[in-house]
Order: sequence, then C-alpha cells, then structure tokens
Amino acid sequence: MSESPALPTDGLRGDYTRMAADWTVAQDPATYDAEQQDIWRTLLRRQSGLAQQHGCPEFLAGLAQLDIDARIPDFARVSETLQRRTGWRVVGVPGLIPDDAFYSHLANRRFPVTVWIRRRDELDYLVEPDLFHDFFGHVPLLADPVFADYMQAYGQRGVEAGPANVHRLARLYWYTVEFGLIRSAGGLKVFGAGIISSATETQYAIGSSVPARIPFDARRVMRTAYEIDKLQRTYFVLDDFRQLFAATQVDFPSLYAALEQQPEIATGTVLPHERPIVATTLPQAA
Ligand code: HBI
Ligand code: FE
Repeated sequence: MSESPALPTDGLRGDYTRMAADWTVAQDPATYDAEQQDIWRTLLRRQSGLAQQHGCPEFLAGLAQLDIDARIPDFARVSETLQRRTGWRVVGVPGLIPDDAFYSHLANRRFPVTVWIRRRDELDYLVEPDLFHDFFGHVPLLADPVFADYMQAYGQRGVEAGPANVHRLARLYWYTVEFGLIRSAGGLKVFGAGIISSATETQYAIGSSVPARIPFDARRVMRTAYEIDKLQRTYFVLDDFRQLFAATQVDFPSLYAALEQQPEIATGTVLPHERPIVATTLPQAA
C-alpha cells in the first residue's frame, strides 16, 4: 500500500455518529470495562520497559510528568496538567479525522486522541491508531516546550497548505512525529509515536541493520514516500527538537515549488552523498 489515502470515515471502526462540529467526542473514563482496562495495563507495562530503554529523554520526562498509570487516562484531567506546561490539551475523537480538522486542532494546541482501545487480539498490530497509540505514543512529548511549539507550528502550516501540497506535510509528520529518531547523550533514541507504541518497531528501529537511518533534512523528508502498513525502511535522525521547529519556519510556498522540480525518493533509498547513521556508532550510555 502506498501513502495514506484521503480519509473516508466509512469503513473506520470508531463511532462517527455523535461528533461535535470539530469532529471531537466526549471521553468518559468510566465507560471502559475491565477487559479494556487490562489491555491498557498490558500494553503500558510492555511498552514502558522498552520506552525506558529506547525512548528519548524528553519523552520519558513527559511520561513521568503526566503520571500515566495503570488506568486508562482521563483526557480532561491530563489536559489540566498539560495546559499548564505547554498550553496543549487532549481532545477525544472517534478515530482518524479529515486532514483539515486535524491540522486545525494542532494549530490550536489540541491533540486528537482516539477514545476506543484495541482488542486483545490486536496487541501487536492494528491498522488504525487507537487510544494507546495516540495517548502513550503522542501525548508525553507535548509536555516538552520545543516539541509542543513544533506541533502547533506544524498544524498552522497544515491549515495554510492547499490540497496540492498537504501530502508533503504528511511526510514531514510521518517521518518525525510518527517514526522519528533523535540523537541523545545516551545514543540513538526514539521519539516517533508509531515506533514507541510498538514493541516490534521499537527494537527494529534501533537495532536492525535493514532500515536506512538518514540525518534529518526537511526537504529530503518531504520528497520521500512512505508505506503505512510495514516496518519502515527509512528513518530520519534529528540532532534535537529545535532543528524540527526550524523546519516549520521557512517559506513553504517557495519550498513546495522547489520540491515540485525534484524527483520523489522511494523509501529505503540512500542517495550517493548520504552517510546513513549506524545505530552502534553513536555514543552509547556509559
Ligand atoms: N486523525 N485522529 C487522527 N489522528 C491522526 O494522526 C491523523 C488524523 N488525520 C489525518 C492524519 N493524521 C494525517 O493525514 C496527518 O499527516 C495529518
Ligand atoms: Fe499517530
């Protein structure tokens, strides 16, 4: 399958019948049954160990500050803590929502989190993002001031982008917010939600010799196609989150025009001048 299709809500599993005009739904933490609470606890227990080992320091700090524990979080309560730190809130959604609604929420420092959680037979993989992917994967980093500012600026660029260019912004989101890696004093670390919420991909992204790990360059990212239902064959590695924020502060119409003149790059490609980063060459924690 190639890049994510336009969003038809039919065929998605969430309940899209009771939404507000901005595609949000209320989240009542009391409505989750014992099985759903146990699925959350099981996922959290398994991923927390891997996150402590491979998550970037900013992610771990966010996890601790939001005291995400063994109960499915109450979005309103977490939003109070988050809002004090970086102005962000968590809003409930039935699942994937159209790009324009999604970007508008980000531009207003509201992160959409799916209100349903996966079934036990989907612990290792599911097609649509669920509450665990969205909350555990995405919310902790919103407590980091620089990343929080990046996400708001990214949303604003999305609101400004026309349909002809939104696929380029989708790549920037995909290769950072979903599947980004970052250098740290402790070596190569994970910050992408799609990685950190998956046991398989966390270990693969850091340890496998299969994928290319390319130093982050926004123009290179926006030329690079991605696949949505496989382990990634390309990861991009940030020096720090300021580099990511800087990528939102350029003249996007000129950037889009320049990118139109350049060929697309298939996932897994290493260009002749590129020197992929080998996970073990970075300084490891002593
Ligand atoms: N909707 N709820 C939700 N969550 C997402 O991550 C999401 C979305 N809609 C569109 C989308 N992501 C992607 O197209 C981003 O690139 C914008
Ligand atoms: Fe996601």
